[in-house]
Amino acid sequence: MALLEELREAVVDGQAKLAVAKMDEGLAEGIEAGILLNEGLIAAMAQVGKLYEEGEVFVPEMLMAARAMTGALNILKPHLVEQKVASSGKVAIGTVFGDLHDIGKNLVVVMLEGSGYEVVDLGVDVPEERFVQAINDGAAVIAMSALLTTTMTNMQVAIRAITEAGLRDKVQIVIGGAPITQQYADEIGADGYAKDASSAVRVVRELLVS
Ligand code: B1M
Repeated sequence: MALLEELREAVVDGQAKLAVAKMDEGLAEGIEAGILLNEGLIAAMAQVGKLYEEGEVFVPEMLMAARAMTGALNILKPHLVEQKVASSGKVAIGTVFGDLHDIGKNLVVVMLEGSGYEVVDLGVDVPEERFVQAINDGAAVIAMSALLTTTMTNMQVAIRAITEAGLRDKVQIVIGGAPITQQYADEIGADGYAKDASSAVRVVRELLVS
């Protein structure tokens, strides 16, 4: 579809205004939100990652692409909501210490809030003690995101800190992000793994009823 190609191109080229205009156009044409997200925005970021690996683009271009994606995502947000559920628990979410990637985490926030959960967004570069504090402040679920192989280990650091604070039994822990797998979640003793934002909602829902 030409419009999806144009949307991807606008994001890859870091043209925020054009990306927003293309997103508006896509919604006006009635293209499904999930298609605009997956085949437009997420596919564009995968392309940016590939170009970065190949040495075709550098960090400033990645940053501009991320800004363009965020602009277009803001327009898409209200269309992404799933069926609401009565909130049965507070979810605190953050990108782990040392990691500044927040687009995937923000998408998880949108989907959880859209599904009726109360979400406390701890932001990026979150040290383990802030996760501990969030549980003391009433979070029933801790959700952690990591995009770097060098920072994913900080998920384990956070789980250890939660255990040492005597809070492990009081909270469900779910993790996600590009380098994360179910195997890694099992290895570090997380309660759940979600491969994308929609499955994060399902996993949180399942953990809260279990
Ligand atoms: Co960075 N970066 N980056 N980057 N960046 C990656 C991750 C990389 C794979 C690029 C590459 O080499 N191909 C690579 C990591 C390599 C590795 O560790 N294996 C990389 C690198 C190396 C770096 C730097 C080290 C570069 C440098 O400085 N030399 C640096 C690190 C900075 C730091 O964090 N300390 C860096 C910086 C940046 C920018 C700041 C420029 C920018 C981020 C801007 C921002 O987030 N505001 C950036 C970007 C944009 C990327 C890529 C291109 C795109 C990431 C993204 O937003 N994807 C990325 C390449 C790629 O992913 N292919 C790359 C779209 C997003 C929707 O997907 O975040 O995977 P994702 O989220 C998914 C799922 O993973 C899941 O749901 C989402 C989909 O629905 N999910 C969760 C995510 N979090 C979850 C939490 C959950 C559940 C599911 O909780 C339960």
